[in-house]
Amino acid sequence: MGLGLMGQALAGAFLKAGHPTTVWNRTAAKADQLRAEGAELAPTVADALKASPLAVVCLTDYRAVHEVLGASEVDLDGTLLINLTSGDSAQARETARWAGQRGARYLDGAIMAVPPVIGTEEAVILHSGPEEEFEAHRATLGALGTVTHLGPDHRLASLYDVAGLAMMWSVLNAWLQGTALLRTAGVDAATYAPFAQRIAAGVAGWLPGYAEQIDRGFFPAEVSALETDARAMAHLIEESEAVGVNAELPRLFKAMADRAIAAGHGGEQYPVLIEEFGKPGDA
Ligand code: FVH
Repeated sequence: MGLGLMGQALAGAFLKAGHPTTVWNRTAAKADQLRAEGAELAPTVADALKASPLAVVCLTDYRAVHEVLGASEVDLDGTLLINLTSGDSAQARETARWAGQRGARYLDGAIMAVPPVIGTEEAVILHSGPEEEFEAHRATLGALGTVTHLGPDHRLASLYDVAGLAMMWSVLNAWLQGTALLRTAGVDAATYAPFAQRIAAGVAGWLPGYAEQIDRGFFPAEVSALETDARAMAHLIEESEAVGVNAELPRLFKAMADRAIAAGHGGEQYPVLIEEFGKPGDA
């Protein structure tokens, strides 16, 4: 249910893998191509739900999900519902409760991919909710990409989704900061990109060891102390200001480091900043 670009890609991948597939969309014309590929078009949501042991919904947002599935003629009793619509963790938990009250079994999901890669292993699709429901349909869902079950807590898929977005934008912003600095000296983005790639891969390699420190709550400065890092941050800010490049991003992370140092963590290693990240900030 739902045939935006993503819904069409999902239905197309099921068909390509040989699964009998029934589709429904508010605007029925969006099913034309899928019908040509062998999909059945259900005239109503209720018909779509009856057509299959597995119902996948991928709409714009959770409001649309509740509008479509909450209509009075829709009976969710006995349905296994997999909701791949993007939303936040509270919406996931609330929708699981809502679906449960209507007799549905519910998995929440998050798609960390764009439509053209759906159906390939590059498409990462996360699920959370009852494991037995996921396992019963793992093979079918595998037609969509690399599918993973994260745990029984329905909030997990959307939390991993936003955690992934935090990683993606942080890496891209760091790269853009460096690119802007180097462009002031005539170095173009393409020249810096492979160098930046090596740095990003190197930093990614630190994550398991740093994660261990966070989970133990013990941050010995094995490589560098936070106060040393903070001095390098000051240097990055000064350089950015000197060459006329935006320094807002380094100022932000320097402010966080300064707060941790003021709280007595200057001699500890960088991941001690998790304590700053774990609090609500000012903005
Ligand atoms: N496209 C992407 O790259 C991203 C990748 C990451 C995950 N997202 C999420 O997937 C959801 C669907 O995205 P989409 O790209 O398919 O397109 P949308 O425009 O967001 O969704 C359009 C479908 O939703 C239907 N719809 C919207 N509101 C209603 C409603 N009130 N009642 C019934 N259907 C509704 C819409 O129907 P129609 O306009 O064609 O009649 C489309 O089927 C989304 O959560 C992304 O964040 C995709």
